[in-house]
Amino acid sequence: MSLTRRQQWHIEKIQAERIARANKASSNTENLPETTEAQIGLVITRYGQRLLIENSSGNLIQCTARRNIDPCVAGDQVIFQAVDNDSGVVTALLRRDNALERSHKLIAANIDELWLVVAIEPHYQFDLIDRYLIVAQNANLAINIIVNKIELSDNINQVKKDFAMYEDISYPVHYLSVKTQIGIDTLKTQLNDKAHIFLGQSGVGKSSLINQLIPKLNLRVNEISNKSKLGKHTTTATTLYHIPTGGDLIDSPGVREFQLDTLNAKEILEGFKEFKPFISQCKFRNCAHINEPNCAVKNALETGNIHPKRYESYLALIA
Ligand SMILES: Nc1nc2c(ncn2[C@@H]2O[C@H](COP(=O)(O)OP(=O)(O)OP(=O)(O)O)[C@@H](O)[C@H]2O)c(=O)[nH]1
Ligand SMILES: [Mg+2]
Ligand SMILES: [Zn+2]
Repeated sequence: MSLTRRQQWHIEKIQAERIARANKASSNTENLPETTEAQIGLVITRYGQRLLIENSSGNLIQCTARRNIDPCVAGDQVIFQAVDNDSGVVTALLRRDNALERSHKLIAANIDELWLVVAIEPHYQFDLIDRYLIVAQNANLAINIIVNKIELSDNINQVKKDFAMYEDISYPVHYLSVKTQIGIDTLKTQLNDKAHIFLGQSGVGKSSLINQLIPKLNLRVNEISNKSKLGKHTTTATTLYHIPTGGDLIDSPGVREFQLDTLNAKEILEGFKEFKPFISQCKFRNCAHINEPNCAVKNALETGNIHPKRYESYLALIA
């Protein structure tokens, strides 16, 4: 039986506390103030070199990190030592369950579910959706798609048709509107008791959604540009919030460079999860599924088992 993330976390917490006690015992702490005791903490956010850490009593402590430890991100479990009531030093990073990263840059860690948020404005683009899906698939996360601002669409049937190809490959798609409250109550029930991250282009309404789920947060949101219909990069740091009814929610900034990121062939293929059953049946083991003979992926395309838009997107990315 595999442990849930929470059970695993509990075990690691106990281990970390043991380590901390052992460290304390071995470092002749008699003369040190009580506050130097090592504690376990959760990374809430990082800005520059600073980390905001939450201790086990829910207090927030500003920390710097020892230089020899790997970069920590929202969702990480760490060991830290308080210097005084509200500052401290992170001395160790605990083992991660998973980490979300793009172009070798960490975004967040220890996530159960990823919610890719897209919108009617700025209008969703399939190539960008597929890029986000590649990043999420490579982190091996459960993925949901939210189509927000649906009240702005004058052809909801077309929107649903567009996203049917994602539903066909088992990504649940949720149609929402923060403005007219469509789907918000259902979303609330789906977010309990796990660690979730909202990812997506600037201006699609990630922070607006989080404000719905945790009303007293009052996160800053910003109108999208009237002219370009693009977001204004309002959220600047990936930050973890606790949902009052249980579970955590990470808000992340829409990253402009997502559109230009270079992805390697292996990562790209991983992102097209519906190709997987066919790949092993290609004639050539190193088949790139472009124009090789007896390519099972291309056969699947011809028999309608792979959606032409997704294959097109694969070709554009692999080029
Ligand atoms: N019409 C409409 N506007 C919405 C809806 N949800 C959010 N918005 C608006 O969209 C704009 C952008 O929302 P944000 O929540 O700041 O977007 P974000 O995804 O957090 O953007 P970044 O932080 O820049 O990544 C704001 O003006 C919101 O009020 C909706 O359902 N319908
Ligand atoms: Mg935001
Ligand atoms: Zn092939």
